[in-house]
Amino acid sequence: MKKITLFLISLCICFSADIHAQGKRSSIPLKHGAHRIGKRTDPEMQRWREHGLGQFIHWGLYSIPGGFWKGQYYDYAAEQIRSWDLVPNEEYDNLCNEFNPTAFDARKWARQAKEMGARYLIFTTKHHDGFCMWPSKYTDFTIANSPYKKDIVKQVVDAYNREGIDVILYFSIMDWHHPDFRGSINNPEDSLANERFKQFTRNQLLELVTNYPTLKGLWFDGTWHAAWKQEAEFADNLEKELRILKPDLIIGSRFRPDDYGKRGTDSNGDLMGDYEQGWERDLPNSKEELYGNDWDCVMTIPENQWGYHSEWKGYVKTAYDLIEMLVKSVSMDGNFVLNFGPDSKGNIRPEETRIAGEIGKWMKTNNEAIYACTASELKPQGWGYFTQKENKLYLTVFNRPINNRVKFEVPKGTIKIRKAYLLADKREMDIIDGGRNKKDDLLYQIAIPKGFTPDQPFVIVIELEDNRNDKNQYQQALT
Ligand code: FHN
Repeated sequence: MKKITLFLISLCICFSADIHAQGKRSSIPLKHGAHRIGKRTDPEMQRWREHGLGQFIHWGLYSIPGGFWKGQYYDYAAEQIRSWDLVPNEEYDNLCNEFNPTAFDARKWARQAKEMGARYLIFTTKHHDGFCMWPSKYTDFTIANSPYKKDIVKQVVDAYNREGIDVILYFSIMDWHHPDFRGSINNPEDSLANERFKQFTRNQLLELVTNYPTLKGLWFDGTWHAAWKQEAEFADNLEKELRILKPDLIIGSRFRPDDYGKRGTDSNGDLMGDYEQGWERDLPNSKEELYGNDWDCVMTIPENQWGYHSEWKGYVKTAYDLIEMLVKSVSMDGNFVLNFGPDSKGNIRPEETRIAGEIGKWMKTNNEAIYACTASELKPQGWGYFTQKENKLYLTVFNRPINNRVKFEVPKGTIKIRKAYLLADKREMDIIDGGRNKKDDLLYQIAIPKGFTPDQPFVIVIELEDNRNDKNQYQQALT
């Protein structure tokens, strides 16, 4: 008996030590916490993981005022102008009678996205203002009641799919237009309204998944208000229902609260959803901040404008800045999603078109260092970032060393280099043996050819020997 007790105690110690080793789990019993620990392993999720680059589009009624209300400049994100004190809700909602994007051509957008190298799109079906870009059966506040009338979501999904681009639909739970929406529940009437609103939300989500069967996932937003944070059971059931309708649906971490109203990760520190959605206008500095989760970064070109603002103020990112963010994301196993905010006629603004063109030019030459690439075990260096795929390491150089030599360290006994070349023109590059450091790691320098002066960041490919069966290397690694 004693023996069994001792065995059980040691088993418990081992088990809790294992959990502790993950550094983030506690063991609060949850009915509506994470559904899984660790990454999804199915082909749809793998496909998403390999996209590398995505496009976000914020488009809706807010593109009509474009950041101005009766001549006054709105200094915050243009897609949120309805919430500004100066804007009467009814006047804003009447913009529905003006929305007529005569220049909208989904095929043109999709071609541009493809040229840029995007492999997936996140499209706003309904932002916080509540206006639906599809003819929802559950409200009148939709595109069907605008002068334009036609289903925009359908056109976007079809056009992007035709270009081989996957579509994920953005949906804001928070809905400033709907009479039953409540930010918080303060009395029995609020409760009743909230119950009706929950059914409305459920109906709309089931409608989207049914109407657009090729969609790959749902990107949730507007889930931070107190009323939603109390809806762990409802949200969990709804997520299950959506997954029954479409089992491989990809849902980010911003949808559900857990039993204690915690969002993103549950009270035990586990991710609630298929990937981490928290990297908005921000990038991690190290892999440690990612806890081994899938993730993507969504980024604006100006500082904080998602919808169309006719006057961008402050710093506007360059294609160089954005390519660096893209490569940095992939070098840490993430995707990078760049936002566009078309105007009220359906035109992508010229600044965005120019940037898309520059990124596309870079992607044409260098996409091998992006698509289906993962993080490398080699340490990032000041010149740029490592990515890797099969037996190739990619070094994307943003800061060209003044001596034209790109340095890196290979931990002892790990890899053997076959050759190095420039991805741009396949020109072979000299590999200079830089000796060993104190830890016996191998130091290398790759010489950049003097005449090679590209106007964009460039990629060096290092081809590796497959040394998985190389006994010598293995022996070395053990010593
Ligand atoms: O409030 C929104 C904002 O307007 C925009 O849609 C971004 C996109 O990630 N999401 C929200 C803030 O997290």
